[in-house]
This record gives sequence, C-alpha cells and structure tokens, in this order.
Amino acid sequence: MNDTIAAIATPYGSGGIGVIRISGPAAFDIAATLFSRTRNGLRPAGPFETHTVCHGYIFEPAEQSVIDEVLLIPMKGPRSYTAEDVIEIQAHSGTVVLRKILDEILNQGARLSEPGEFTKRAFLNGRIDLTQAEAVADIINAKSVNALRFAASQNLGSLKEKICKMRGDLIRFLSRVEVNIDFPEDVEPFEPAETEKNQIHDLIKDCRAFIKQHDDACFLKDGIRVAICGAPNVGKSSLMNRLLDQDRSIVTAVPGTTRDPIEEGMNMNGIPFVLSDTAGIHQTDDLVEIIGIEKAKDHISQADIILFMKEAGSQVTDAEFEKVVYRNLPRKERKETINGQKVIFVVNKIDIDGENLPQLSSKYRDVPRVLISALKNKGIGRLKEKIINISMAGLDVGKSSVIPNLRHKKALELTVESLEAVAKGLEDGMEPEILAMDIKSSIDSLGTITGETASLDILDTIFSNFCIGK
Ligand SMILES: Nc1nc2c(ncn2[C@@H]2O[C@H](COP(=O)(O)OP(=O)(O)OP(=O)(O)O)[C@@H](O)[C@H]2O)c(=O)[nH]1
Ligand SMILES: [Mg+2]
Repeated sequence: MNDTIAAIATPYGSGGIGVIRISGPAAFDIAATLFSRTRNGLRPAGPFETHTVCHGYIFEPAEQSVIDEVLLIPMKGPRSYTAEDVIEIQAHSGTVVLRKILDEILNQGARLSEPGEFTKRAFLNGRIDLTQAEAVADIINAKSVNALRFAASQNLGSLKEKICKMRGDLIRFLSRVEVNIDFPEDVEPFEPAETEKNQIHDLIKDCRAFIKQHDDACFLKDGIRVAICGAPNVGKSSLMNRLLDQDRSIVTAVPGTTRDPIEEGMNMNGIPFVLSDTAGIHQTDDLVEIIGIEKAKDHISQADIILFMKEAGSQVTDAEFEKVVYRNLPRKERKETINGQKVIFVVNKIDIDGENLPQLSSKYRDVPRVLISALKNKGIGRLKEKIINISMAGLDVGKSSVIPNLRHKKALELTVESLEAVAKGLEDGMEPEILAMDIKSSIDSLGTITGETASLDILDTIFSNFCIGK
C-alpha cells in the first residue's frame, strides 16, 4: 500500500487514445521527471495543479527524446479513484508507445499493478465498499442495458446503504444486550421489547427478499438459457437463425443435420439470452446422433426456458412431449417449469398447413402454444414477446435497485441462519451471552458483504477477477 503502482488502463491494440495510470505517493514526482510542457528538451514540469489537464510531452530521459505528445491529468488524493495521488496520462493508443511510456514510469520506481489493484486500493482506503468494488467489474462485464443499470446503481452505493442500515440496527441491539452481560448489577435484567422482536423478524424478511431478488434476477447478468428442442427436421435450426437474425446453424432438408448443440448469445429488450439449437430427439442407431441427443437432453435440463417444436400437419402425444421435455427436466423442477409456463409449444411451418395444428392434451394445458413459420418469418415477434414476458414474470426490475450476487446471497443465507437463532432465543428467554453470540455472527456475515469483516481470501478472489489497470 505504500508503494506507487502503474499500469496501462485501456485495452491493448491500436485506438484513438490509450491511458496509463499511476497511483501512490510517488505518482506526482515520477510524472514530473518524465513530462515536459515543451518539446525542446525535458524540463521537469511540476508542481502540477490538481484536477487540471496539462498538455505536453513524455520524454525518454536518457536519450532526451520525445516518446509521445500527451495530456496529463493530476489528481491529488483523496479526491481520486484510489484516494491516493493519481496521475493519468492520455497518449496515442498503440501497444509499443504505451508499453514504452509504462517502462519509463517503472524505471522511475513505480511497480506494475496487479489485476484490480487500483480498485482494491480504493476499497482499502475506504473510498468505496466491497459491493461498489464488485459493481465496477459488473459494469465492465455488463451484457445488457438492464445488467448495466443494476451494476451502476450498486456502484453508487444502493446495496451498501441497505446492508449498512441492517448492520447498524443489529449493532445497536447488540450493545443493549451486552450492557446486561458487562454490568448486570447496574441495569434491569434483559427483557426484549416487542419492537425488538419484530425488528429481528423484519431483518430476516429483508434478507430473504434480497435472496429472492438474486434468484429471480441473477440471469440478467449471465443470460437466460433458452433451449430449442424437438424431433429432427421440425425447423429448430431455422428458428435459431431467425431469432438471431443470422445464419448461425446449418439448415438442410436432411433430418439429423444438427449434431452438436450450438450456443449463441443475443439481447432482446435489454435482457441477455443464450440460445441453444440442439439435435433432433428420436430413436436412432447412429452413434454420432446418439451422442448429440444426450447433449441435447443436458441442454434441456439446464435451460431456463424451453421451446418444444412440432410441425403443422403433424400430431403430438403426451408420450412424445414427455420423452423430449418433461423427463429431461430436473425432477423437482418439473411441476414448476410446466406451471410457470417456462415451456413454450412452438408449432412451426404453418405456411404449409395452417389447418391441422398439433395440440397438447389437457394434461399439459398450461403450456402456451405459439404458431410460427421460421421460413416465412411469421409469428416470430409474438414468440419473442412470449419469451420476454416469461423472463420478466414476477420480477419488478423497474422498482428494485439491487441484485445481490452469489457471494452476497451466501452471506445473506448465513445471516438468516443466525437471525433465526436470535429470534428463537428471544422467544425462549435465552441467556444474553448466547444471544449476543448469534447477534455477532449475523453482524459479521453482513459485514462480509460490504467488506468490513471480509477475509483476505475473499478480497483476493474478488480483485483477481479484475483486469490490470482497473
Ligand atoms: N415450409 C417451411 N419449411 C421450413 C420451415 N422451417 C424450416 N423449414 C424447412 O425444414 C427443413 C429442416 O429445417 P431445419 O431448421 O434444419 O430443422 P431442424 O429441426 O434443425 O433439423 P435437425 O437439425 O435435422 O434436427 C429445412 O428444409 C427448412 O428449410 C417453415 O416454417 N416452413
Ligand atoms: Mg438443426
């Protein structure tokens, strides 16, 4: 933490501008020895006025030659990204020029930063909490506008505020319990007020709501998995290409064309999806097809939404639906998947026969049916709408401002566990000493979310996922 770090902060390759970042106590001195306001010889330029833009030249000191014409932005800590003294140099973006400038900065005593080290310093210096640091990575990796919106809100501290408030309530409650442990003769014996019991129940409810929010909305980050399945030749690959609006899967009139599942990402209404086109499921002796069918079944079992396809003019039986879809779903999710309308019965090729349309039996009356022609581009808009509606069902993306990630969710589950012990303890009139232990562990697990009580392991895992220069 006491040394000065530097890194190229923009992606490698040719581009308009490349940024090099320096952070630490020697940042201003290092910049002053390499930067000159005139091109006629290196005349050290400091002291810099903070938060201004300086035009000038970066020199190679040994040769006294100009490496590049640059803009330099000095930012005195704590008003900077890391809360330390920071210099950002905007140079021309090319691998060689940026590398050369960075080498000169390292020659002056800076150290090459580790992945995420600038953000880690911002966290360790108390400028941001851990949820905000994680949101930085989420902003960079956002695959959709919605994912970006949640990440941006978390970056501004929406999750931090909520967790800090819950933790604050528990800390106040703990201090009241601890007074009884430390000074039992000076105060009345501990008797929890009704409001305190209610407060613990409310906190459990809040944690559970966050956990649900994760379960409902984590797909906004990773993408909703949509599997297209059915018998050979029904038009699965044609639909895949139609939804993607590109020729991704091979389409032929020969049944059994698709073997390996084909996956492709796409974005609809700001929601990321991962579509997979799978091999036609049927009875076969062809070894390659058999392997493809096994893979298709894997995709069906892992999908969030399943498009079960049949052709117009054909019949469908419960047995076929069960073989292709129902029996491939994880046992405990079968009912919920069908009732939650996560399977759509897609009838394709309605251009050939618009009269004889297959219909599932009343046993599967909850499965919605959508009629399309992948070839003639009919009904595709309605199918997309249906997929989007299913994805958003029960999720109020508009109102909520936070989506806890998996790490937060696990910490919240631990918090619920300890808070339930606290609630039970309050009912049973448990000793204040034992009550205090359970309250403390709930405070600790909430603290791992914001970083107050996060171990070094957690920090290393989080920041090693960042790129160098962030
Ligand atoms: N008339 C008509 N033909 C279609 C339609 N959709 C697909 N086809 C044709 O049906 C044949 C099979 O299409 P594919 O998309 O390869 O079908 P598939 O389900 O991927 O087939 P496999 O990969 O072999 O399982 C091709 O000749 C397509 O042109 C449609 O809506 N109407
Ligand atoms: Mg195919």
